[in-house]
Amino acid sequence: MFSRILIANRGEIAVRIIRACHELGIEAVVVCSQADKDAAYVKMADEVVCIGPPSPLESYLNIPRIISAAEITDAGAIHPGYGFLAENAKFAEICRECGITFIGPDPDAMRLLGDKVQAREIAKKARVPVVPGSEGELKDDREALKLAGKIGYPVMLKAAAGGGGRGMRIAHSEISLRGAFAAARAEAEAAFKNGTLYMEKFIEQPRHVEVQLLADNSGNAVHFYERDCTVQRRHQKLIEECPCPVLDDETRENLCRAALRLIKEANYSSAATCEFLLDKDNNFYFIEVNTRIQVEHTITEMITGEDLVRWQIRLASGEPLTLRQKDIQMNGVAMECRINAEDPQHGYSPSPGRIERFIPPGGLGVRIDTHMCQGETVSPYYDSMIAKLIVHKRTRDEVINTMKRALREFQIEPIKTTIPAHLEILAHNKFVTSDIDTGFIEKHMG
Ligand code: MV4
Repeated sequence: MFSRILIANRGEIAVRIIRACHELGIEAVVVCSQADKDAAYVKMADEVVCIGPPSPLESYLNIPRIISAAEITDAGAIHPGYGFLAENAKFAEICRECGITFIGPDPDAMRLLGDKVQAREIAKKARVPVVPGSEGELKDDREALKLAGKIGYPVMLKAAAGGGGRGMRIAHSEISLRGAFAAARAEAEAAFKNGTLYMEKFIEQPRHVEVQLLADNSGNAVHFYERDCTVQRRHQKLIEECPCPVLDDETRENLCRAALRLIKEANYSSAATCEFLLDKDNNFYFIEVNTRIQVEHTITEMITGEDLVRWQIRLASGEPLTLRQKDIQMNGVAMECRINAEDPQHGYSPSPGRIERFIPPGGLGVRIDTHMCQGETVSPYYDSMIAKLIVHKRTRDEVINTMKRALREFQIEPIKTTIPAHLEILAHNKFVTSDIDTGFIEKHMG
């Protein structure tokens, strides 16, 4: 096992990883930017290396500076958290070349699954349902038109290097498809330096469901059931819950087994999430794999009682996955509200600044993951998430009730937060009955 791990991230996920390190008897080194050097959370680490100016390109995304920090502090491994370099195969490769263990999958698996066209191929090989669409990449708009004629409009054009909603175009007719193809290709080329496109039938009003998985270096893999992340705004998740409230046991079993087959087919190791769209008739279709620990891993931890970040570290050190699938049980219901420093009354605009008052809620079944406290400053340079409020109870009704109580109890002043938006969502009948799709926020909220 490693004696020191360097955390190439900031904020709540840095705190989350420091905690896992300390429980494993490992020292935690954090890198930070000049904007974070006086933040309270960095003092939780055993050592801090300030690596550069606030701009992410000069700090949390700067590979040479991060590698240097690991070498100077003699860290045997790097945990990338989520965002920043977490899904950068080049970074994972450089870590390996420098003799530092990247806590995540190997670069080849990351590259393979990071390419959505190849990920679709892996899924098909593993007999996992994919959205009807192109075989491999689209050569040109002629091929796109021909295929769309076959599968029927509306269709979606997606960038092979995209994901999370970036580089997507919908086309409702032949006329719009030509323009959409050119626009999507140019956008993908500019954003990812890779203009490769593929096509999928557009699934109307889907839910977003994802399966959590862990795999070791010897071919053992288990799933930790699904999360429902349907409540999103502009591809930013607001609320996640598990289990998915509309899945029956048989569909759940099929979904989770499909996800397992997929990562086994990819010879994957470490934590992964397989994302699916769920249509009106509860058919599921694979869309992409996330090769990192995700923000919402916490709710899976609550219902399964397993520490996923600790497992990630143990698996990276070469330990085998000693968990058996039958030992992983779902217990009750968990829900997470992402508390962002944003003003929901003004288009969720960022609301950075000093927090004069920070009083988090508590009580049975309430978990807060945060790097914030009174007197801390929310910096304008980074993601606006300042806390995750997680509730775990026996039933969904109890979760909603306690979540509302906890949100009302949470005092954060004077900055604006998404707490009022969460209360509004939780009070909405469509949310309470879970009669929702990914358009819920845009359709029903302000
Ligand atoms: C889709 C889709 C409908 N049909 N693909 C958006 C993020 C990316 N992960 C995939 N996304 C979508 N892909 C097909 N074939 C609708 C979306 C989508 C979406 C998916 C999940 C959660 C929220 C969403 C919001 C808008 C669109």
